[in-house]
Amino acid sequence: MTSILVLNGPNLNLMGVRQPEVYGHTTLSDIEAMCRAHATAHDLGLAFEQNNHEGVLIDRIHAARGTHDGIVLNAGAYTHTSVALMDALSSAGLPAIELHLSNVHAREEFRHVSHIAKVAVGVICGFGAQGYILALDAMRGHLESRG
Ligand code: DHK
Repeated sequence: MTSILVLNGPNLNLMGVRQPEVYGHTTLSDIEAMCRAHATAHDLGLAFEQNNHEGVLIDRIHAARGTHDGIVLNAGAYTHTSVALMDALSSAGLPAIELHLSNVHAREEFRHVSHIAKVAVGVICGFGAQGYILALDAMRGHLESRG
């Protein structure tokens, strides 16, 4: 069975409470439930995790090798700063999709920079919680097209 790791970075545990005008009212648990229902409906294996620490996220990416087929990563602010996460994705050798709730390109200039995008198959941003479902479908399609 195809298996996807959905990995969430710093501050995303506060979704629903944190700047709802930017990130929406949906909580991360709501999103996890949406993803689990979608994965079940499409016969996908799913791991859904969140961590605030860069090193732990790197460990999770390394561990995904041999366990999962693809990674959907909302690295939060580490997207814009972390060469280490970019290197971890390259080292894992798994296809990755960069995901954001907000449209980072319509926000501050420092959010226009992404280290993750350089090693990602593609980027989904600006669709709020629904972006997670779009990312799962995009990864499923990508993995199927590779055979
Ligand atoms: C989440 C964050 O925490 C920000 O640091 C990013 C991203 C955008 C999001 O929209 O999901 O800049």
